[in-house]
Order: sequence, then C-alpha cells, then structure tokens
Amino acid sequence: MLKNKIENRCLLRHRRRNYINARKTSNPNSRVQFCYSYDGNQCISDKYWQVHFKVRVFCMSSQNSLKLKGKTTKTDLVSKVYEKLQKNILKFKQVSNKPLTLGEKILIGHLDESTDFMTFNGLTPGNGYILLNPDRVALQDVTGQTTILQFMQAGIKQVLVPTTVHCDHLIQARVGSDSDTKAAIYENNEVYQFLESASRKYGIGFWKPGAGIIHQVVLENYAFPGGLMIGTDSHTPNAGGLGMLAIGVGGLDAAEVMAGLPWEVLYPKRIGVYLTGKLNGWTSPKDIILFVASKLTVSGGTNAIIEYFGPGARSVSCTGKATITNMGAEIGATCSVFSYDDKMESYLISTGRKDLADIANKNKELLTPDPEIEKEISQNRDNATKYFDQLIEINLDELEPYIVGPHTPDLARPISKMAEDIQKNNYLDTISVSLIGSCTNSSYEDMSRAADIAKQAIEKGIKTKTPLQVTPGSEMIRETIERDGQIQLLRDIGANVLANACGPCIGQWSRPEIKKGEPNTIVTSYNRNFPGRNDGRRETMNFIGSPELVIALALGGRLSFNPLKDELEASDGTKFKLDPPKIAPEVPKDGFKDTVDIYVAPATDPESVAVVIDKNSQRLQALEPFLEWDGNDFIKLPVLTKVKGKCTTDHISPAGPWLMYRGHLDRLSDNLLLGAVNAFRDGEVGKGLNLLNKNIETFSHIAREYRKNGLKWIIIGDKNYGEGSSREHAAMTPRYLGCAAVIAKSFARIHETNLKKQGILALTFVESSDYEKIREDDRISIIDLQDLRPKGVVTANLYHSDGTVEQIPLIHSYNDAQLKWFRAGSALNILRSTERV
Ligand code: MIC
Ligand code: SF4
Repeated sequence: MLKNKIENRCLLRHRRRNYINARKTSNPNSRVQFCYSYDGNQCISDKYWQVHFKVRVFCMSSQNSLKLKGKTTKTDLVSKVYEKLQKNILKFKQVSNKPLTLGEKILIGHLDESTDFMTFNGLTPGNGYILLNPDRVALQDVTGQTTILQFMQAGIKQVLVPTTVHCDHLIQARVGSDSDTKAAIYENNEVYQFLESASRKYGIGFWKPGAGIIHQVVLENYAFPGGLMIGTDSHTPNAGGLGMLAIGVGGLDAAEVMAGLPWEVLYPKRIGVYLTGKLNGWTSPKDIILFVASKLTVSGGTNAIIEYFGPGARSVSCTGKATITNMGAEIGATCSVFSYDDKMESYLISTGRKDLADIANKNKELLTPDPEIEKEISQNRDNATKYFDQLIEINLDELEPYIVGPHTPDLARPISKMAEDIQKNNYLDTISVSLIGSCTNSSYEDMSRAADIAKQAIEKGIKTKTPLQVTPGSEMIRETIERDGQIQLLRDIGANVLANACGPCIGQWSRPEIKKGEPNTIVTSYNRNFPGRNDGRRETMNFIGSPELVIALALGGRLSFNPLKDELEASDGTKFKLDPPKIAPEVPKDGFKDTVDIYVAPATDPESVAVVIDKNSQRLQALEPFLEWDGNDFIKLPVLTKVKGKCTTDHISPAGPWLMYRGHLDRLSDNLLLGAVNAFRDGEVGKGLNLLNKNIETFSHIAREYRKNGLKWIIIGDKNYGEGSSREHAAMTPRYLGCAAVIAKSFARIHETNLKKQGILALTFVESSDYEKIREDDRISIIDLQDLRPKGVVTANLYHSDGTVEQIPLIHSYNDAQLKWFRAGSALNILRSTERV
C-alpha cells in the first residue's frame, strides 16, 4: 500500500517535470528527458513521453535511502572478514611467529582456502603467485563495460562478490556541472542503459552519472579497514586511506572474481614509509606522496605494497591518507595502505558508518601492524630490513610543498626550486588554466583549505588570474561544500564548478580556446600528467600540486609564483602575502549531506530485466572469443613498432574522445598506439612503416592490413611498458588486431597481466641492450613455444633484411595457470568453458 503510494507520487512528480522540460526546450540536444521510478522498472511515463514528445528517455529509478540494497558495505560482511582475518592469522602464526605488517595481515586474512600456509610462508616477495578472495569489486563506466561483457560470458546469474558500477569517466567538461551531466546522459544514453540494466540484472549496485568519481564514492560508502577490494581502475588503492588493501586490476580479473573465482597476484614486496613529525603551513598530504614519487619514480613501487606507519601517519586525516594511497598508482605500487586509527574512525562515523567503526575498534589488532615493528624501527632504522624490502623516512615537520611535472608524476621539486627549474627547462611560466578536485583531492579538508586561500583573496578584493575549474569528487562532497560555503568562496574568486566526474583528468575536456599545437601550462591537483592526458594535446604541460597550492598559483597566474615568499597585489594596490591555509576540519561538523537520486539498487526480480545490445550499435559490441593458440611457433613476424621511452596505457590506447568506444572493440582499435613514440622514425608519434606497401601509416591501419594478409605482428617496448592505468583495452586492441607478442625491457604490473589474460605473449629482454638490435624491417621468430614452462627462457631469432640473423634470449613471468590462458587464446576462453554447478 505504502509502496504504491510512493510510486504514484513519484511518477506524477516526474511526469510533471518531463512535461515542463519538453515544452520549454527547442534545442534538440536538450530534448533528453529524465524519467525515474522508485522500483527501477520501466517507468510508465517513459513510453508516454516517447509517444507524445518523441524524446529519448533515460529511465532510472530514484532511490535515496542508505538502507537500499548495496548502497553501503554491510556490517555482517565486515564481521565475517574479521573472523577470517583472525582465523588465518592464527593459523599462519603457527607456521611462523614473526611480527606481521598490516599488508601481510590483510593478505593472509584473504588467502584462498586452497592455500597451503607452509608454502605461502616459503614465498619470497616478487616471486610466486598467491590466490586471494576479495570482499568487493568496483567498476567504472568505461572499463566496466568490457568487464560486464566478459562477466556475461561466464553464464552466471548474479555476481558472487558485492560489486558496484560508477558512471564517472564519460562526462565531458564543457560548460559546467548541470548541463555537462545532462549532455553526457544524452550522448551516452545507450551505454548507461546497458550498464544500468546489466547491473540490475546481475545484482550490481549502480551509481548514476553525477553521483561522483568511483574512488570517492567507494571511500564514502564501501571501503572498510582490513578489507580487500579490486577495482577496474588503477586508482582503486585510494581506499587504502581507510585501511583497505584496494588494488587496480584489468576487467577480466574483475569479471572472474565477480563470477566467484579467486584472484591471483604476484606476492608483493613491501615498502615501508615511516612518517614522523606533523604537516604544517602550506604542506599537505599531497606533498607526502609527491615526495615519495620523486624518490621511487614511476616504476619504483612495482609489485609492492607501500605501507605508511609511524606517529606522522596517525596525524594525517583519513581523506589525506586516501590522497596518498590513490597516487601510489603513479609509482606502480600494487597498493598502499595506512593502519586503522582515530582519523579513520571519525571518517566512518561522519559518513554514516558508526557500526563499522564499532567493529573495527573491537578488532584493532587485526587492522594495525604488530606493535613490535614500529617500536623496533623507531629505535633503529636498520631493523626495517626485517620487515620491509625498502624503507623511506619522512619528517613531516620539514617537508616542503612540492610540484611535479610536466608529463610525468615523478619529476618533482619543492616549490622553492620551481622558478629555477622553469628557467632551466624553458617551461612556460604563464598558467592557462588551474584545476582542482578529481578522485585524488576533493575531500572536505582539501576544499576547506582551498577555500581558505580563496577567502584571503576575497578580503583583498582580488580574483584568480587564470580560469579556475573545480571538480568535486562526489555529489555528497559537492552538496556538503555547497551547504558549508566553500564552493561559494571559490566561485567568488572566479571558479567554475564542473560535474562530479573525471572530466579534464582524463581528456574529457573541451578547450576550444586553445589552438592545436599551442604549448600551454596548466596546474592541477590531479594525479596524472602524461602528454595528451588532460585535453588530448601533447603540448599541454600539466604541473601537479596540492589544491591549496593550485589556488595560490591561480591567484599568482604564474608557475613561478611561490606563495611562501612572493607577494600579490590587493585591489587597493597594496602588496600582501598569503597566509598558509588554516588547519581545516577533516569532516564537516554538521556531518555530510545525505544524497538522493544517485543510486539504483539491483532489481528484486532480476529475471525480468533484459540487457540489450543493439547489433548496429556504435558504442557496444558483443565480444567474440579470441582464437586459441594453434600450437605453432611464431615465425618471421613483422615488428609493428619499437616504442621509444615512456609508453603508458594512455599512449597505447588513449582516452579522451576514445572513451566513447570502450565498449566497442573494433572502433576503439583505431586508436592503437596513437601516442606511442616510434624509435625507428626519429620520434614520429602514432605512425610507422607498413612493410607491405612501404608507406608511413597509423599503427592501427598497418595492423589491420597485416591482419587482412594473415600476418601476426610484434610490439617492442621500452622500460615500464604499459604504466599508468588499468585499462585492459591497451591489451585487447592489439590482440584484436593480431598482436602475437610484446617484448619489452620491463612491464608495469597491471598491463603485463592484461596482456597475459588477453592471450598476448608478454616477454622481457634478458639483456636490455638487445632492444637496440631490433630493426624496423626485421622479421622475428619466437621459437620452441611448445616448451614454454614457468621461469623458462624463450628464444627469439631476429632476421635482418641484410640477410644476417641474431639470436636473443627472452624471459617471462608466466606460471602454469597463466600459460593455460596463452594456450586457450585468453583467460576469458577458460572462464567461458568452466563448468558451473
Ligand atoms: C586513469 O586515471 O587513467 C583512468 C582513466 O581512470 C584509468 C582507467 C581507464 O582507462 O578507464 C585507470 O586509472 O585505470
Ligand atoms: Fe577519474 Fe582521473 Fe581519478 Fe582516473 S585518476 S578515476 S580519470 S579522476
């Protein structure tokens, strides 16, 4: 009875709204209508409005209670996790009684039941794989499309591990929050419909466009201390700020876990970061991770868990910790984590999860490292070698604010050295746009500190000298800072508020004012700054710093502006120096605003939900299985390209406008290696020599030609090939176009796994210098593939066009199970053929 009443009211309300919208608008682009129903079923007004106004309707249910199925992690799930942690740790301590770090505890607590603890204890980090049972899976809207398409092939009715989808990457920043979100809903209607219907059918929680960026929404609702989560996005480790081991993976890894399989990972190394002192003045959590990035570089964290501890760690807010763990992705870390403490407790409470704080408080010894570790290291740093492969120590009392960039997040210097660096390297000093927010830095504390700088500017009657864009990380944050005034202060100095989405962080940024090829400097509080990343233009140089520093730079208008010593001019002509931002509240004193209409729960009658993919769709394409390996060696294959220098997944499969095609493998494949620098052609980008017709063409074009002619081909990579994101598309597109193997000096972790999963042979030079031996018109044979064994060496013969032949040794990191993926053509082919009861 009550339900009916609510539904009637809802439908009437929305009918009225639709009516008003439909009458008001004449612009065809804004003729999209939003049609909501409480139960998530096709709303009757959907049909009504299509018939009467010929408008396109995006139908989503409007649900707003925190008690909705899947809108938060349930207490009993967390209790069960703690029981298993306790049990496994006790069991492990019978095998080895050494003190355990937090990372070890969480890993041990999530080992698959097939694990033999003796064997596990014998593993050396970086050597050997472990099987884990994650507690949650998080998907975003672009990687999530393929993940769900792959999951659908497993033939399972509902996900077996709690999973959510977050619509954040597809919203393009053009004008501002409201209109950009509406435009995205219109333009991506088909994809959102697919994700929403599949979510409702398979038991996945669906967060609508505008709800926020995956990592922020996860932190606010799902992350919990001691948990293990995987997510199809490399910044999933953000949840480490709330004491979770949260790890970025490719979509197929996620699909397998959703289908109930354990998740496999290389047993990680341990890097400890021992923090003493306390952040002060202009220095913020961002500077901790920028400093660590400068020490470890973009590959220094590869296959490692970075564990932050020490008195300084306990002084950093929960969201500040999340900024730090988020950017562990920038140094290639498997994940980063902080121990449970008071800061996490207060964040849990203020985000409506007191029940979780209560059980975490009762289980503190499971959620913190054994106390001997910190004690011994605090007495003598040499003791760290007993527990960590590497130790970094930072005294927060002395840490300076940092700026990193351009083009790589590990090119760091303290703000005091920036001006000098600009001169030395001829960087453009004038800032074209300043941007704050993103999944990395849009917490209540961040926005409050940024607003404090804005307030000082307002008091002196000045505004920013550059345009200022603000991307709140979630609707909850946006509504809260709207209520508490931080957004208004930022608007008052000239800020424009963008949608709660990735936007300019991932190339979803329309900048018609910048001419093609025009070099320009931007400053952001984001996490990545690879060439072409923010606006698709390689000439844009992105320098990254904390939000408060970015606001100061926006007021100064120059990259060389150092707010710690330089002065600004007030509106009355007097000079003044900005004060460091005040210590800001970590959580709002009146609590966060509860949000409505941003979440759709799984359907109560999943059988009735149809997941439709239009055969002629330009956005979605059902996946065809890749062919299994034919058992033959790879004989005399051409080299598509030898990549020079940095080759991130943004170089292999760029985002920006291409994000549209993430669900359509064929169309997406046209972006293959568009950003890759060709070592054979004096640094030419995205193009190479077609050996068949001797023309210089785009890599995707050449690859398609080779495929048409029945030729497989090879990519040669440099160091840390595939660093950056988790997008498995960077492995799927080459595989789709006929890539047989990638041979690199070294690989980034997620990308190497993605290559293996998609059936591409991932091989590493034994001698890095052999990279030099490969020539543009070589043909390469990779032989004795029938003998592929774990830890084996593989031989490649290089047939040069002058008739000479060279032989080089290659190695790989496949284990037995992974070799089966290669033989089957992909891991998905195995998942597909697995019999289920
Ligand atoms: C990124 O920050 O690079 C992304 C876009 O979020 C990617 C995921 C993707 O490519 O879809 C990531 O970090 O994994
Ligand atoms: Fe989105 Fe950028 Fe965060 Fe990736 S790093 S999830 S693109 S905001």
